[in-house]
Amino acid sequence: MLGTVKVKKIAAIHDLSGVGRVSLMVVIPILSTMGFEVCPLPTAVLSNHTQYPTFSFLDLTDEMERIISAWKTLNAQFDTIYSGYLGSPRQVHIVKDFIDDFRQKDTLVVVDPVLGDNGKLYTKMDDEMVREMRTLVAKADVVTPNLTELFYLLDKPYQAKCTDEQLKQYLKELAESGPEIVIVTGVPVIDNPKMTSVYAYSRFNDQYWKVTCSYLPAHYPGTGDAYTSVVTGSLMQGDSLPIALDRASQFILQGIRATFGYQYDSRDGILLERVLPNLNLPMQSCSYELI
Ligand code: PXL
Repeated sequence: MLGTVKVKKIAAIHDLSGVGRVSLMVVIPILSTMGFEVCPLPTAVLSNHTQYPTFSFLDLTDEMERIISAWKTLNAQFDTIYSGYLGSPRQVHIVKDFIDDFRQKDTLVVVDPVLGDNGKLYTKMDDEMVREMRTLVAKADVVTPNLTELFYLLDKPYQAKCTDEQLKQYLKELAESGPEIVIVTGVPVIDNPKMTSVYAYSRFNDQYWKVTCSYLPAHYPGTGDAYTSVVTGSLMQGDSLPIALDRASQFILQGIRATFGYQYDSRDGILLERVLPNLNLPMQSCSYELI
């Protein structure tokens, strides 16, 4: 109606790490640039992310309960609920209750099951967190594990080299635990170290997608957070799943390319500030495949 305004709102349940461009410091700028109101429900405040050798960590579990109860009093409503790094099993329970209490008919629930990378769990993550994360994944519409997290969630040994057929089976297996869409990032391309792929499965129409793009040999923390944020924003803008996958892959590659040529501490993450404006440019080409 004329004179009314609707900016879609996202409840973003992630930590705030001061240094290192991960979690809320990636989620907020990306989704704000894409035109959404981001409402942070912070899980913890850290001096920096946990891939640096030391960090301070203020757990906000009790405060999360107070924030949620204040939001209930306000009758706050969200178009999307998006969770990422969680600091403890109790926080997983809080997020599950939050989903139960705030989900409406059209709410999009995105869970990025942040647990580990390169075949290993992050510092502070353990088997109990993996077990709890499985129960949160079951409640989501969209989940975005990397390859390491996929294997932890499925309770299978990590396998860096997978065929398309194996991956399709693993994606379906995770989707059968609850989520409508499973997206697995950071899958190496067999016999081509210069490429990396993202695979996705949509249970709704039983379709599998693959997007392959260049891989540069560097590891930047926070790229998983950036990937899921772009996918979330793209789906909220009304894009199809393969377009959302493609936009996110291209954005991450642009970020890595903007960073890679410098002498630079890769733990500081990609130079996000340089590429944020690209999020509002039209897509020039796509590379997704139906597999
Ligand atoms: O990007 C994932 C992430 C988020 N939050 C914290 C982390 C990490 C990865 O290391 O340490 C605190």
